[in-house]
Amino acid sequence: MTTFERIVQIKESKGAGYFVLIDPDKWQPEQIADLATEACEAGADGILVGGSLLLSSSFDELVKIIKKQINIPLIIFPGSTTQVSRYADALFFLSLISGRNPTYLIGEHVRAAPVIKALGIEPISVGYMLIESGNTTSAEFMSNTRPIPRNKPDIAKATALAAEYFGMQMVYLEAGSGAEMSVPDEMVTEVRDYVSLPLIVGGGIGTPEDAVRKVRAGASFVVTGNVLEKGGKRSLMREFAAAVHGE
Ligand code: 1GP
Repeated sequence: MTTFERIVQIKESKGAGYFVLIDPDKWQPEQIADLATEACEAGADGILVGGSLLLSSSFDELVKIIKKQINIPLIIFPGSTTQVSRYADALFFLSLISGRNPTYLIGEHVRAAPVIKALGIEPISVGYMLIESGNTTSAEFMSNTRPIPRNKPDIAKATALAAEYFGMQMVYLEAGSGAEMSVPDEMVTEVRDYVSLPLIVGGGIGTPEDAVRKVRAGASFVVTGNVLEKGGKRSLMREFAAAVHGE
């Protein structure tokens, strides 16, 4: 079974899945193994690893460490072509389809594709859409693109449909890490009703109640990263997992 099939099965059996994002720049290397173990024990359905900047120089080693700790899918969520590792189960092959910067639409992908093939990593094709969320986010700044205005669900719907017609496997509605405001629930619902791809929703989801709202709105997968950096992470991950799974 591919990792994509595994995560689709999680959505089908649990209603929705919960992913914990580990940004190697936000944690000390010695904390990362514990965090991955805790996420697994808390009921997370997958670990995403990656970040917009990646100042950490030992990405491959960190992915290897995380992989040893967990039995749930480990998926690279790359900010650039430097974030590739043979130890991951899969990699979100993200095209930043909300923007008009060719580097993040196709440029980085041409560089990365042969490396991904040579390392034997499973690519999961994802239409990545930045949604306006208050302040400028790292993803927006680093990609030099403008997000989709939060009051323009029609643009989000049309963009997600284009992803479906391109044959992409998933759509990621992204407010940006640490966003002031998460993706509007109404936008999630409108996109869910318009396309048939599984929807990942992340950025600025600060409480389990927020996560429940995203699932009710139509998210297939909810991602949290930033909120776990503020302490109490084990119990918080448990609450998020329970909330996403409708327990
Ligand atoms: C960012 O969607 C993820 O790429 C998670 O965002 O760090 O705000 O939870 P947060």
